[in-house]
Amino acid sequence: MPDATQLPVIWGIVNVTPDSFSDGGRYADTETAVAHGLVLAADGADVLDIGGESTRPGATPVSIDEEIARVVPVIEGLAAELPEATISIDTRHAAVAEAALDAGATIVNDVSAGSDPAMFALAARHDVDLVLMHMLGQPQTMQADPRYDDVVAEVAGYLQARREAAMAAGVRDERIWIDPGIGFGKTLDHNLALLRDLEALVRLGAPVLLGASRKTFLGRLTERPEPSERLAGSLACALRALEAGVRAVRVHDVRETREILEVFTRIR
Ligand code: HH2
Repeated sequence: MPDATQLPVIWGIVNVTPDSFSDGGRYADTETAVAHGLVLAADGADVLDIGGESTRPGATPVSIDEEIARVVPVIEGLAAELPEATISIDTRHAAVAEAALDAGATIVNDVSAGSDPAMFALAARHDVDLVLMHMLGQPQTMQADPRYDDVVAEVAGYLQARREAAMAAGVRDERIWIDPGIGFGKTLDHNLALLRDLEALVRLGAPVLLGASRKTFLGRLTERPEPSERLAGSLACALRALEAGVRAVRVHDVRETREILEVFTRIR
């Protein structure tokens, strides 16, 4: 049984995906993202996770230069306003991660678990925390027809193999987090199976991060096509994470997540 008094670490999501590529748009997007990060920190986020590339199916790919131009000013802005904040960079690209670490980030959140051959060496050199997430295939096509014989065993086996590869590249084991990648090449049933048996991942021994907040499968279960209306489903996943001994949850609704976890923890 996990320690029922220990609250999972709460990661607040800060997406930097501009509507406009003009200078005016860029400045406004940076300001908006920094302001959003400040709200999440005030709401009780332990980590601010900054991402400049959408990994949704069908999202327009962005260049590495564009991704850097999106995230670096936001990280610099947040690091200046909140010197104590812990900032994570959500990227698949080592060049973006390096620019983000130079700007003040101290965690690399890689949804491709080291697909860029330079990523593990970078994390080792900087001795930062590294999140390895499972994804089946590529973002563009991952939801086409995902298949597994045993989704829990396959995701666990993959994450263990990537963890060993990261260690072989010099990342210290205590720096490595694992994440089942809810929604990344998974059907509704695959997502439910992974959530039902989160303990199988916890047993691997690395701290587990769970990102289920507002995801499509919750919209299907609750008939909520609009992501911002998926709060209740998202909170159910946060409680399940707490129950299973998951060490961190990546969420949009930081205040509500903190409150439900605090109340549930006090009851237990
Ligand atoms: N999910 C998304 C992005 N990054 N990182 C981790 N470690 N785990 C996740 O589950 C995860 C992640 C989903 O990204 P997107 O679909 O762009 O939406 P949002 O960033 O608003 O959650």
